[in-house]
Amino acid sequence: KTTLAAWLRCLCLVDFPANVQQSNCLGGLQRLSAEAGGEIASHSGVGTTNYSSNSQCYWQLDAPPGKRVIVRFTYMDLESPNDRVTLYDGLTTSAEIAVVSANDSVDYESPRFVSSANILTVNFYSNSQFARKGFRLEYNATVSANSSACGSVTFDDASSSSGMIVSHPGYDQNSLYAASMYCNWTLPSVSRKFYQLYVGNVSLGNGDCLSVNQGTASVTGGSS
Ligand SMILES: [Ca+2]
Repeated sequence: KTTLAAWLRCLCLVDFPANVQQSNCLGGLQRLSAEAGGEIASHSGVGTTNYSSNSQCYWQLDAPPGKRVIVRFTYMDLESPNDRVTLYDGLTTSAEIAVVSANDSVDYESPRFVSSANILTVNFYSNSQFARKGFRLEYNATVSANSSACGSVTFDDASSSSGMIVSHPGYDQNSLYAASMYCNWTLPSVSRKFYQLYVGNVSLGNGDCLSVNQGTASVTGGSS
C-alpha cells in the first residue's frame, strides 16, 4: 500500500504544468510544503529593485491530503495588467482560482485564496517591458473543516457607532464557510448618523456573493 502511494505521488509530480520553461526565476521549478508555511517572492530584491522582464515562474504548494492550501499577498507591485500572478487550483493550469495584478501595494488588500484540494499552483508572468518592485505571498495549509454558522456583528463601543461583521466564526483562524449558507445582518439605526461600510477582505467561492442593501438600493459584489 505504501509503495502504491509513493508511486502515485511520483507520477503526479511529473505532471507539473505541461511544457513549462522557467525564466528569470529564483531557483528552478519549486515544490514547497504548505504545511510548513512560508513565503514566495517574485525575485530576491522584492520591494527594492525591479523584477526581470520575461519572467515565467511556477511554484507548486503542496499540503497534506485532507488539508487545503491558503495564500495571501503581503506585497503587491506589478506592472498591471501585463505582469501578473495566476493562482491555479491543483497541479495543472486548467482551473484558475484568480489572476492578480495591481501596481500599488499600499492600497491592495489581499483576499485569502484557498485551493479546493491539497495543491495550489502559483505562476508569475512578466512581459517584455516595464517592470516594478514585485510581489510577496505567504502560504499555509489549512484544515478543510467548514463552519456553517453565520458570524455576528461586534460593536467597538456601547453606542454601536463602529464595529465589524465576519462571515462565520473561525474566520480569523482560516476556517472556511460552508456550502448553502444564507446570512443576514441588520445594523441598528443610529439617529442623525450614516453608516459607512468598508469591505475589508472578500474571499468568496464561485456563485457566492455579498450584498449590501439600504431600502431599495443594493450593491452586490462577488469574487472567485
Ligand atoms: Ca511588464
